[in-house]
Amino acid sequence: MGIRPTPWIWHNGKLVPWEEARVHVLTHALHYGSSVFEGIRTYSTPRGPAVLGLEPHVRRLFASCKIYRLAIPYSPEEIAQAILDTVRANGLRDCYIRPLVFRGLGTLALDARECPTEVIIATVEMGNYLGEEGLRQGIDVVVTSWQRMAPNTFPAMAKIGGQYINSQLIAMEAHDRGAAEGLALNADGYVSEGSGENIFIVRDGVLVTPPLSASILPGITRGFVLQLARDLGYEVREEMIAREMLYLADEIFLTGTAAEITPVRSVDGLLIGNGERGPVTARLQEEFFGIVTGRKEDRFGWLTCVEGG
Ligand code: PPE
Repeated sequence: MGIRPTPWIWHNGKLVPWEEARVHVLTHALHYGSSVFEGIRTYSTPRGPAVLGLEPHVRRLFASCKIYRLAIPYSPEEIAQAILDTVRANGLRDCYIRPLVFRGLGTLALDARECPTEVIIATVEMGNYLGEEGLRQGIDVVVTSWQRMAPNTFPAMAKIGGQYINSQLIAMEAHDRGAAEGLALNADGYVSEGSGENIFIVRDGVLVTPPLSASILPGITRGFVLQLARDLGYEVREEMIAREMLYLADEIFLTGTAAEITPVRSVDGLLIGNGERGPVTARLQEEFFGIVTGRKEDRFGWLTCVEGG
């Protein structure tokens, strides 16, 4: 995700030019990872750019703030409006939106609730995160030696900046081992998720994904896929998945705002199914991309048009 400047960034209530969106070096979040964020996408549709999952993303942002005791001086409606305003101001069609709420300059103490809360909303152009080829042919992944946070250590349900050190270690190890992405087990040794994606396996036509108690982020795309799969008549289960169940799956795919629905072609060097995108994954991709690009009816109300209407 190389960043190219856009004209505007929303910072503490107003749109400011790119180069003016700055913070002090003693900003609390820079030292301790004291931030909460979201990753949201817009897609080009015949009705102009549309934000996917605006409401659930804003709801999760506020949920993360609540868990982390981070006071946010705006309402969910104001943040949703600011997101739409930022996309519109920057004139982007396919973009990734990054709202970030963080503890600013005030103290270096660990109980930093006296720090002012800052909020930024930035947009960056974005294509396919794990590659166009990955979306068609699948990617190679490995189970890394890093595990997800144990319960009651870091709150997995919150999307907190500091927690992404764990994801960074997972991603770096995977890349060093020649894989496109890394998976992590939870503290009990069951499959949790990818560094930035949730995971689904398909076996004998049934979809299985780890439950929230497997230390996963409650992914918005995961929610969309659960809804879509049930609507299409598939049996779907939220169940603990043992590592070796990955190897025996007919199909595996990863879901995320950035990763969308990306098939997995191998895990730890073992081919999944016959090593290509499977029929269930292809069917879900077809429906998902059809809806988000406006080719198919938005029958679940996932999209919010940036231009209104
Ligand atoms: N798990 C993790 C750890 C995660 O970071 C994400 C999103 C997901 C699951 C999927 O959640 P959702 O996007 O709501 O379906 N990861 C974000 C950042 C990825 C990155 O590496 O950058 C994203 O996809 O926006």
